[in-house]
Amino acid sequence: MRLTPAQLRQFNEDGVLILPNLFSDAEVEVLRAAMNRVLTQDNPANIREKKSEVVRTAMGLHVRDEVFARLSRHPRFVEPARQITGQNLYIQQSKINVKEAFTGEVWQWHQDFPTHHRDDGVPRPEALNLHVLLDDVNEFNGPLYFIRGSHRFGPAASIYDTTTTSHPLWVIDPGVVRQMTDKGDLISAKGKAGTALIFGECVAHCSPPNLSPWTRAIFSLILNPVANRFTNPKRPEYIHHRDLTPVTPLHDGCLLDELEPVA
Ligand SMILES: O=C(O)CCC(=O)C(=O)O
Repeated sequence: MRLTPAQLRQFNEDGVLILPNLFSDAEVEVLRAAMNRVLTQDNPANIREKKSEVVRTAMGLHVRDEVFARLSRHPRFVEPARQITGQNLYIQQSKINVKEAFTGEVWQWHQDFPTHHRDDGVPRPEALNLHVLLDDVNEFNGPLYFIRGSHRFGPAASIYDTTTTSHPLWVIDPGVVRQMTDKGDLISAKGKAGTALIFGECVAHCSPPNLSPWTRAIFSLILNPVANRFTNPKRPEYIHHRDLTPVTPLHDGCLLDELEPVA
């Protein structure tokens, strides 16, 4: 699947591209069944909310479940990512973030790059983050917010937050968030389950707590150019994978094929 010139233009202007209904209802059903499998596992890569036992982030998914192994090599993800970057890509991270109904907590304003750069030694902001919504996401159940065009600020001054998110994260100084929102409005990434997002390393994003009665889960895949690989492999492998094999796309119907064990 290739992005159209208009989609590429929008990605370059906004720093994020929303692709409504990229995955079908039948594919979402397969993904949700796999999500239910991994969320019930007792695994150190399942990180729980501080105030409850609910899993907030389940990581390392492409090596834990065949369905996520396929999703991480899906042509509707891998082909646009190769088109945008023009490079061979490895799977840096695959995860699900759950924002549980009533209790799901905040993700502070951040860019992905400061954490990848400072914590993993990724040299340049060239990776892409690809999301699929696994629930219908509305304005109430914790959609991601993006600051349109904020990627043009480049890597921003950040503060190390070790308390509010699933794992320590470099979050953007509030003064810089104000400067960014003086220049660009906010985008709320809402849509039906199956909607996808593609965004780059420097676009500012966050998500509010979920006080609604509707749980919000998203799958996130980070693909990074092999030539831009980590230089400081100190975080657990489920946070930044070390296998640099370039991802090659599977066939388009791969999620609906019968399941076989992960190779
Ligand atoms: O799940 C969320 O709300 C935040 C996700 C996020 O910030 C990310 O994937 O970088």
